[in-house]
Amino acid sequence: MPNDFEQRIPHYTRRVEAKLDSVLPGSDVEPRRLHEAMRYAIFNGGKRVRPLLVYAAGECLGVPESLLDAPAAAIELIHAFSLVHDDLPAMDDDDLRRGLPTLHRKFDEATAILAADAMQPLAFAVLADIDGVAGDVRASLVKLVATACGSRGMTGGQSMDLGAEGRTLEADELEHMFALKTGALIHASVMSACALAHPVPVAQCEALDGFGRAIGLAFQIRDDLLDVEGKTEDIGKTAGSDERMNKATYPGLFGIEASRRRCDELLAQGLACLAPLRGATALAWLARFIVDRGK
Ligand code: GRG
Repeated sequence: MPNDFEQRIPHYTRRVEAKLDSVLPGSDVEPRRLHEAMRYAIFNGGKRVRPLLVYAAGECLGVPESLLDAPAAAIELIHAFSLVHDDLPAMDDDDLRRGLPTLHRKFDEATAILAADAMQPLAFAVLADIDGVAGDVRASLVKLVATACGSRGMTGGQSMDLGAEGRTLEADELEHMFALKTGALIHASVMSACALAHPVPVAQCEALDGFGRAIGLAFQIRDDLLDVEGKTEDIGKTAGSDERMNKATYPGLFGIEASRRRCDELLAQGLACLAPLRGATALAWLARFIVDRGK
């Protein structure tokens, strides 16, 4: 295996995509249109950042990669389902995702809703079904991911995001919304390796917990910056849509310079959390990638 995490990315991407392929029904299985739509939502060129965080945190804690495929795939299924919902007319009403027509544009709105509805429970079935892991560990993984995507995580954050349109928020209110909407699933990606490495010394769990929170928040601030600074063809979704939708964003409320500074601060905070851990070079590489992407 290459020493450098960047060179291991194709290996991990192949692993998670093979797992996703094995758990998603084929597009020749009835109802074909639904299964085709689920596959379209998954196999359309995502960066797979969350699965990579699962593998990188697993490397750090010495978890065998065969155990990491399930949480990596489950979290990507949740992420893909959230993107499908996020793009719907009732939410951000977007035409483009990962450089391709959004699911409801390619298929139709009802199929997009159903495909997302089916990806979410599939994620939990994948977690409940990990081979070679004790039942209580599987239950704790299900709970970790369910909490991250529920009303006290991603869905709650999305609801706050919709309620914040056109409003002026204080920095802590905006960051709380980001921590839920985007940060919770990123944090769960890192913490899933902790659940699998159980029992992990408390200090290591706390280090990864702090890292996951800092990087989760930085991810959304960078995403806001990309919406302002990026081009549609580079970011794969319609640039400038946050401003058009009157979204509460970091650059919109505090300016581009303050957003860049906050990203750098969060990167430094995340890297400092990793200091007591051995073998965290992959996580450090991903943290830098998250903050530098699109620069
Ligand atoms: C749980 C019922 C229910 C609904 C979901 C829609 C929703 C609630 C939440 C949306 C959360 C959301 C879309 C947050 C944005 C996260 C974000 C910055 C996504 C972009 O992630 P990347 O850059 O995308 O990793 P790729 O395409 O690379 O996978």
